Amino acid sequence: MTEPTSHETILINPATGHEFIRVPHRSIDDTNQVIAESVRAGVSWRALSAAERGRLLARFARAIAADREHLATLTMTEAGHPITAARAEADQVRDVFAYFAGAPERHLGTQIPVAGGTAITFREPLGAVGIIAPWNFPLPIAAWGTAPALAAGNTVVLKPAELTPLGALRLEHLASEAGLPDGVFRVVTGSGAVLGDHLARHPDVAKIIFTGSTATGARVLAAAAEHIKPVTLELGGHNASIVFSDANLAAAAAATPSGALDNAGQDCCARSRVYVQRPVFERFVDLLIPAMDALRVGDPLDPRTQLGPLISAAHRNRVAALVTNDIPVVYRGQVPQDSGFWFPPTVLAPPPHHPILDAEVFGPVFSLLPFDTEDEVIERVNNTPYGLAGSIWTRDGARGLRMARALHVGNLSINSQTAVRYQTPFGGMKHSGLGRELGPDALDAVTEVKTVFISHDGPHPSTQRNEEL
Ligand code: TXE
Repeated sequence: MTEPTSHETILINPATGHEFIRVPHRSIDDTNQVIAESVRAGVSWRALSAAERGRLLARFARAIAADREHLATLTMTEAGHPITAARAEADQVRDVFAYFAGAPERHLGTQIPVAGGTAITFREPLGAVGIIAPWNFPLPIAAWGTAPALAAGNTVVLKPAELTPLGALRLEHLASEAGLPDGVFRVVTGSGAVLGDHLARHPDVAKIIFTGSTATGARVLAAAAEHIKPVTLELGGHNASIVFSDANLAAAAAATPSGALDNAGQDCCARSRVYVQRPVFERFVDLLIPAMDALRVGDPLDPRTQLGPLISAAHRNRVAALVTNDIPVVYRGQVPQDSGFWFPPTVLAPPPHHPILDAEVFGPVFSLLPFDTEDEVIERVNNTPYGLAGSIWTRDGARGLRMARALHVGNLSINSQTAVRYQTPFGGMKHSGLGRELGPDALDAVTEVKTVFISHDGPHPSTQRNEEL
């Protein structure tokens, strides 16, 4: 294996540790050209009727559905996801495009009663939207930004993560096959520090939608500030699941492994801190261990596999460094002993204030933490810079809502560990992000409001001027 140049990324299958392809990086000049084409394509894309834009996006959704197996195989190979999970991700991409295909005809402005006439508002596209995507869910997260942006009449330049460009390139191909006009949806492959930064600073990129780490998100925000560019940031999380004594413990314990460990824990919504009320702590652990034992870890090609490898050797080392020897281990599973980037599913019982409780681990690791009172757990869960997702397990409906209102978190589930639905807004509070993706809010984030006042005045003067500010 020869050393990579700075103009390419060597892709390594995370399950085997073997190189399988090299992907060239786009140059800055190339990228400028793509941005210029994207801006030009926007003129006719936004001029299409809403119905026609919707029809084209619906065709794109059908092309994605027809390509499901290919897309899933790319995700499995470049990101190491088990094939069943990778298929579900391809299905989610299809659903997101199908949902937003209905949006162009339904994204309505308003009419506001004012003196002397009528005020109406239009939601107008911003222009060429830059999307910077991460490697953890390469296709779904690219779709969350792309589908609403295109539906609203914007064009898109997508920069996938260095380690996972293949799915994005395949989407670009499918868009063209589905009949999206040239330049409407483009992909540029390359390094974040070079091309991602370039998109964030470029005067002709009208908006950035970024998903990744909080540190990089802050850099993107600063770069975008140069041109007062709006930014949506979906950043890290360090989420909690809170299990009260009155919860359905069997259901909570059964859901805990997938809530914390899906995608090998490389999920900004992973519930990596599990707080269990003290009277049921031991009972919860007894129920959890068999659920952990039942996890199927290993070959991503096996449709029964639930847990695959981590994305890279470097990331595995980062996770391993956080799991320090001083933390009591409640559970440690088995992983294949081969050259892939495996890390065993691990349950820890760290003392309060241990550093692992401050970091986004992003690996198949979670912590069990006993608590006593509602107020105490609210304080402990909120005591992190993050605020993305979380779960509350209780049979007391009032407590569930009281807790949900008290937690500084963007997405909560009561008696469930799921967070993301394409119909509902998704995003974080505090250092977990800025703005929302998915659901109706996603369209507002890729448009701006124009207000038009239409005077009712005929040839006679009106009272209108008196009401002006
Ligand atoms: O993220 P980066 P990394 C968290 C998770 C993980 C950590 C580091 O904790 O361990 O971040 O992952 C592009 N200007 N999450 O280093 O650097 C980069 O090319 C513009 C949480 O992979 O944030 C990639 O496309 N763009 C998470 C994207 O940013 C830049 C998902 C994300 O990379 C850039 C992933 C720059 N200066 C990691 N530098 C989530 N929120 O789900 C890099 N990029």
